[in-house]
Amino acid sequence: MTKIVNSWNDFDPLKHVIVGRADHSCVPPEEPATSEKVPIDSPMRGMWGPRPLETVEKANAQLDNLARVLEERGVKVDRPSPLQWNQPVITPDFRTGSMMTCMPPRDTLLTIGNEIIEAAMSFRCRYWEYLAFRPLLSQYFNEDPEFLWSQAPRPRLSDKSYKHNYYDERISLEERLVRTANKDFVTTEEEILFDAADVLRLGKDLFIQHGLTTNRKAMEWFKRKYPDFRIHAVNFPGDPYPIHIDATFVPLRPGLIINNPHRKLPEAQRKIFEKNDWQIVDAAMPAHKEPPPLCYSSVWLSMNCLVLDHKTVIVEASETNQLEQMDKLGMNVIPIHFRDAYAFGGGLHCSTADVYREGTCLDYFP
Ligand code: ABU
Repeated sequence: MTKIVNSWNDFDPLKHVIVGRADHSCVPPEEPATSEKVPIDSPMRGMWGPRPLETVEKANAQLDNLARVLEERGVKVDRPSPLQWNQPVITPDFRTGSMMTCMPPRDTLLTIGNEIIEAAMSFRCRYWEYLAFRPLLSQYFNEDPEFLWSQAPRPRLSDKSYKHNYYDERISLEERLVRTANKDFVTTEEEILFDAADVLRLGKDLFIQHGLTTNRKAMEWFKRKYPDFRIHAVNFPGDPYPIHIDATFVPLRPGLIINNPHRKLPEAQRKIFEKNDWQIVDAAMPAHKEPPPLCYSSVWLSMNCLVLDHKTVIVEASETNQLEQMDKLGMNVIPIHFRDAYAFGGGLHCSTADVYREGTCLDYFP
């Protein structure tokens, strides 16, 4: 009997992983869930369509290099099958001009133990993204009799799922921060919505970020799906664009987690960690002042690292502050160049999805 799928956290020894591909990636047209991420003075405003070929080739070269580094360390690497992302998405409830990419698998696939869940994502342009991973999931299903292949309830993404004109471009940064603190986000509670990258897995505890891509109904869904788990809704008030927890709160090993100093963990959740002797360390400042061109993510991809085991971590090579901090925290650091891939959906953690890590479901917060 072959056990292919098993992962309960982001730090136990990694043995099998999916690494994204940038082929055919597009900048999607504006839609209710995404328009607020594009600043008014950005060249991306109003622009959509296939990304320039030379940027796709550069991103793929860095993704291939990540795959090679992992394989050299004995990690099995699978790759998705990209679609022609420039096709429109048309359903009974909406129409949008193109899809996006399958580069950040972490947003689409959530591995919990022997189960992989296809997430209920809120971007219309990402509606079919899971199809790029179907050949792999089908193979795991055929080969691993214990693999649970799941899909969260498919959202309809009709107009009822969004607050329209949520981000009027005249709204200041301060007002956005007030909204984040008040848990006022672009999605409504019409249906279950979540990106897998909003879920931080720590054994029996799931810390789920409530933000622009994940709503409260998703928390309720997780509670009912996993009655034996503790589900924690987390909100980081210092983040004006809260999308995904993995550039905000990143565990390195049992007992040690780095926290974005601009997006501090609220006191209630902080207590859970401190009571159980976890050290919460402010992450090092990013080395860059701006993200690369045509990138939706923040400079905090600096902390979006891929942990290979309790002592080893892959960090973006130009993030010198983060490299140094990892070293001081007792990690062996593997630097690799990855900034050319950022614009396609994120950093080293975003660009991967766990298939197998050693270890079992532990209770870190008894
Ligand atoms: N996908 C992670 C992006 C987080 C950030 O922009 O800070």
